[in-house]
Amino acid sequence: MSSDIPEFAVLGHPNEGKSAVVSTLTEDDQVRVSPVPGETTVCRTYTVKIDGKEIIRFVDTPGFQVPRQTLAWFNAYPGEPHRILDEFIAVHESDPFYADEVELFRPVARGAGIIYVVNGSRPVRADDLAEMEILRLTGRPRMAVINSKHAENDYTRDWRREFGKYFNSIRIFNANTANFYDRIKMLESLKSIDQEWELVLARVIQAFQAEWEKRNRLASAYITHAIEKSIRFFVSRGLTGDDDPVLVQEELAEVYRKQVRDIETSMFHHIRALFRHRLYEVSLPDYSVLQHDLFSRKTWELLGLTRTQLAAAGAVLGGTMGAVADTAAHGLSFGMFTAIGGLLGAGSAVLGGRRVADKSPAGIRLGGDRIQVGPNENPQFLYILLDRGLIYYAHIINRPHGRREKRNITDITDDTVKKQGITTALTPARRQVCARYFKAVKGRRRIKDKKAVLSFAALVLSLLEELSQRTDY
Ligand SMILES: Nc1nc2c(ncn2[C@@H]2O[C@H](COP(=O)(O)OP(=O)(O)OP(=O)(O)O)[C@@H](O)[C@H]2O)c(=O)[nH]1
Ligand SMILES: [Mg+2]
Repeated sequence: MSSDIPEFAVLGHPNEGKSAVVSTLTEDDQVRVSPVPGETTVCRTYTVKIDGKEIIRFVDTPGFQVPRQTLAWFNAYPGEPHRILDEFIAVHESDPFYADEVELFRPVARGAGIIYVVNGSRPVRADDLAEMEILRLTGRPRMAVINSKHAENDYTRDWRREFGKYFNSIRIFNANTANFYDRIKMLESLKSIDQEWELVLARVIQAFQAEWEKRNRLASAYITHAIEKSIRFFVSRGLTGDDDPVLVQEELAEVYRKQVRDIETSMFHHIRALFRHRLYEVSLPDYSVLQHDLFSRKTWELLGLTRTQLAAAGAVLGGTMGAVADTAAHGLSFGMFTAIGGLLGAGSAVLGGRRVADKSPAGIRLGGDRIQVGPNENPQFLYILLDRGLIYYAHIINRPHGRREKRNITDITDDTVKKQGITTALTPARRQVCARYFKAVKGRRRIKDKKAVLSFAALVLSLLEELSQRTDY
């Protein structure tokens, strides 16, 4: 290696998933992956950065085009073995016939390790054997990766048998399903292909793990913050003489629902960015509860509420919860309220930067009726919000960056649907943490029980860490 930053070139036949592997390994969804063979024509280096520091590089390369002719040259090469790549490049640099081979050898010639990618769902062919023999003759540290595109045809055993003769290490790594732990295992395997890299790769693995823990802590903060905001959220409006209270209440409920949905959406976006998904919408499978509106009855059913809980949730679903009129104080009539309505407006303007919604309506009440929707007093609301945050997180972390199809491939059974409510399976001790948190943040008072918030954030973090290790979402 030419620098302290380890570099690996990802080589292989066209269309086998080299770019997809690079994309997943580097968590970079901008790598060009395409069903058309020959998509990648020049090498491109993708550097993984953590906290702005370069950690490791992977080079995406074009596929071998003429492996048999190249092997013939390699076999006839009379010079010093360690110069074989440099010589090949020097001799063929301006020969269009070998253009792809020259290009894909460049990173290896400058010291990159080799990751050879094959599609394990097709049989081994003569061209592959030629490619493997070429790689052996380079003398560079190398590892073979089986990236099976289709589960139904499995030639993994055949590939393994062949690989034994040519590679220092073999690993199954599926670009379309690999998660964080698979990536770590891949790096662990790379350690073993050359002793010289052991130490530096151990540091890379540490950096990856520390970064993952940091992301989980941030994700737990985003989720906790969004839940707190949603639980405490309310909208209110003073009634004027012409207002129909029922209509105003309906309007406010609509505003309430929209804004709580916005809080959730913003939390989703933060989590998505945290895990470096940029280009593609991380589409949720059809069966996902997140396909349903936060305030739809279906959501609440899917998340495992019992019939009694659902009945109690009716008010939330109808958007009528907490819709109370702050009854006219001091006997002021609606008419009077209208008359001083201008004052109220001035009052709000004077509040300036402070958000009016955070200010207790009591503070700006000048008498008259007010309609208020929220805050939501139903403890189930917390579990719904938490479930949805956790489910979204699970989808995001299980969506590798190299996957390009929209659909989730896994089979969907009724069981999967039933399992969606993560919080229904919480232990009593954990439910206690949730209950205390809900009590601490609900309503409009200042939050006094700060410890309740911290324990809740810690619980969310543990739940995220547990989900990190599961793959069935
Ligand atoms: N189902 C499935 N499809 C995959 C997998 N890896 C790659 N593909 C698909 O296979 C096609 C080729 O993937 P690429 O990563 O572009 O292949 P490549 O080896 O870089 O191809 P060239 O650049 O043309 O040499 C794309 O349509 C990918 O979406 C996988 O693990 N599973
Ligand atoms: Mg490619």
